[in-house]
Amino acid sequence: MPAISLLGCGAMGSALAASLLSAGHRVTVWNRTRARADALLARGATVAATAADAIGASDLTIACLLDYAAVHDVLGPAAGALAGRTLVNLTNGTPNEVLALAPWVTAQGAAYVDGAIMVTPDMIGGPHGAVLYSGDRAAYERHAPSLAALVPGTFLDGAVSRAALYDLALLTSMFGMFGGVLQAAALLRSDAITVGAVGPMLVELLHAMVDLVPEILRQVDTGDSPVPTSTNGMMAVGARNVVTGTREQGVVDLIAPVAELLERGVAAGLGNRDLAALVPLLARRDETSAPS
Ligand code: FVH
Repeated sequence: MPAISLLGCGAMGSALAASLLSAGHRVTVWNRTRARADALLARGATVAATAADAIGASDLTIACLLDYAAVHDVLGPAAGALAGRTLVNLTNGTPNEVLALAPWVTAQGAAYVDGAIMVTPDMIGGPHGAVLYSGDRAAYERHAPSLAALVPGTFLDGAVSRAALYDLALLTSMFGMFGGVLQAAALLRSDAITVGAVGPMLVELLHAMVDLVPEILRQVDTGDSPVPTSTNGMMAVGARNVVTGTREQGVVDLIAPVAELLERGVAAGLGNRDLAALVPLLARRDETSAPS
């Protein structure tokens, strides 16, 4: 099995390294705080003294660090070790951060593959979830059999920043849901209600709403806008009631931007249309005009 190096032994980096060890790879790890690599040492990993030593130990290095500032901090002094190797960067970041890092890595003579991990550390090594990859397809394919030890991989053609953009979009939907759940819990707690008791109702509602998502996305793609039973006009009033009622309960409101979007939609003549018709109003470029 090929040797693989890993930069970053945080919760996710450690899970990635453990999974690679279980699959039979020789794994070299490096972490800024050396003690955090001890558990991996006990499982058979080699702990490198420097990031450059770790990169030099394998053709493939995986970086899984907190953010892109950390990636630059770690790779900067190790730049000389990158030539002729592949860097797979699984650190969460923005598309622009990827677009800045990728040419720097390739200028050091390395192949660059970006990646977005769509699971939690406990799911690494399992059959569910995905890591999304973009960038150098040939390098990805060369190392795909090794990367398969993490979770199933999907390569996205297009810009090197494609995986980061998908990550951004998917995390947006996740944070939207969690933000709503937290506000719901705070609202219930404002009247000392045990929130666990309401959990089944909340989950049932979310499940029902999730089933609507494919149709919303289809309408976004096609521009179809059938007159729905739940119109933007009706939802604008409901969302405003959520904002007002939340504040009246002494709870911080997170929904106001959604209420404002619905109200903008109504003002733009989309009151009798469905949610998908609001997506153009979110664009910050010239295509902000609403469909007629
Ligand atoms: N954990 C999760 O559920 C998510 C799942 C989806 C993907 N994310 C992303 O994975 C990246 C790493 O996340 P993590 O969970 O491993 O994060 P931490 O446990 O906080 O470990 C952070 C590691 O980064 C190192 N680090 C931070 N700053 C620096 C720096 N300036 N120089 C060198 N290393 C740095 C830190 O080192 P240390 O604090 O132990 O010395 C850890 O190795 C992340 O992008 C998630 O968004 C995880």
